[in-house]
This record gives sequence, structure tokens and C-alpha cells, in this order.
Amino acid sequence: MSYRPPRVGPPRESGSSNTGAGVLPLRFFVSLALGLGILSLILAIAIPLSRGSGSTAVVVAPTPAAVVPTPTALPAATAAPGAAAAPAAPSGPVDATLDLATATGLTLAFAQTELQAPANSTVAVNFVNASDTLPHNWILVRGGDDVAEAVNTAALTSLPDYVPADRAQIIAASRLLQVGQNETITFETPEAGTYTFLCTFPGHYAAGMAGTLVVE
Ligand SMILES: [Cu+2]
Repeated sequence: MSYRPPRVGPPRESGSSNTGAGVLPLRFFVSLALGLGILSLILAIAIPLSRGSGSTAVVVAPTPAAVVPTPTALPAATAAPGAAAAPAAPSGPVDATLDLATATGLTLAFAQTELQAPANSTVAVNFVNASDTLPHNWILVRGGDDVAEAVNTAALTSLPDYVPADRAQIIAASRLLQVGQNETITFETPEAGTYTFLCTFPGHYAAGMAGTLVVE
């Protein structure tokens, strides 16, 4: 049996044996990374500059002005396409004056269901809402009950007076009169004939609030 003296020296551990060798690669990689960083920075500055100098490959972004829609002109407030404008009230002397009232209370009717007027004349209708409960209007149409029916339907959405914007079939119309209000409507009568007038407040014509103007 021979004697083997214990080993003297640094312990043989894998971690410590690599310490001395790892210093140089670490410094190498740090400086390499720094060098690459500086190089890429230079390239990042230099490449766009070279491309911008006379290169046709540069894509020009669309200008925002081409995308933003140009504002269109607002339509005139008084322009109602396809609608016949209300005729101007006659300014000359009145040839005939007619009194017209609604029924009182809740009755859906005119107090006068037949009026007479001369043809092609200036006529004034003194219209009174005699009801103490309901609003009413008065519309004279250019025809009979079929025309009145069409005007009444068109009036449903014609706030605030329930007078349609298209007045081609309307000879004369009051505004919507509230309880106790009155209005004088002056207009030119058409040629001889029988013309229907009605109230276009929703439901009133259907309940029979209508009459006739006999023009002679
Ligand atoms: Cu009415």
C-alpha cells in the first residue's frame, strides 16, 4: 500500500476553473455589441438619406386633402323640391267676405258646411276656432273629396299647421288655430265649380269635418 498525499491547490470545481477564461470573451462581446450598435445607427441614418436623394422608389403618401370630402353647399332653407309655393295673398280690394266658424266643444265639424263665392274674385274668409277644447284649421282644395283625402293624408306629417308643403292642390289654407283664435284668409277664387274644404288636424276629416265652397 503506497501513501498518496492530498492534493494541494485550488479546488477542482467547474465554475472556478472557467472564471479566468470567461473574462476575455465577455469584454469581446461587449465591445462587439457596442460596435454593431454604432454601425446600425450609422446605417439607419445613412440609408434614408441616400434613398431620399433622387430615388424614384420613394412612395409618396396620399395627401390628407384628397381624403377629406369637400363640404357640399347646404340647400336653401326655402327650397322645397317639387313643392308648389304658397301663392301670395291678393293685395287688391276684397270682392266678398265670408264668415266661417268651427263647431263648439268637442264636435268635429264646421258651423257652416256650405259657402258661396263669386268666381275669379278676391275673397276673404274670417275663420274662427269656436271650440273651447280642440285646435282646428281650414284648407280649401282644388277639387272634391278625392283631392281632400289626398291632401289630408299628406298633411299628417306637415307640422306645425298640418298644411302640406306641396300646395298644388290647395287654393287657400289657414294656420292651425288654437282654442279661441281666428284668422282672415284672403285668396283668389278659381273658375266656377264646387270645391271641398276640410280640417286636416289628425282624425278630424275622417270624423266629417269638411264642407264645400260653391264658386259661381
Ligand atoms: Cu279640426
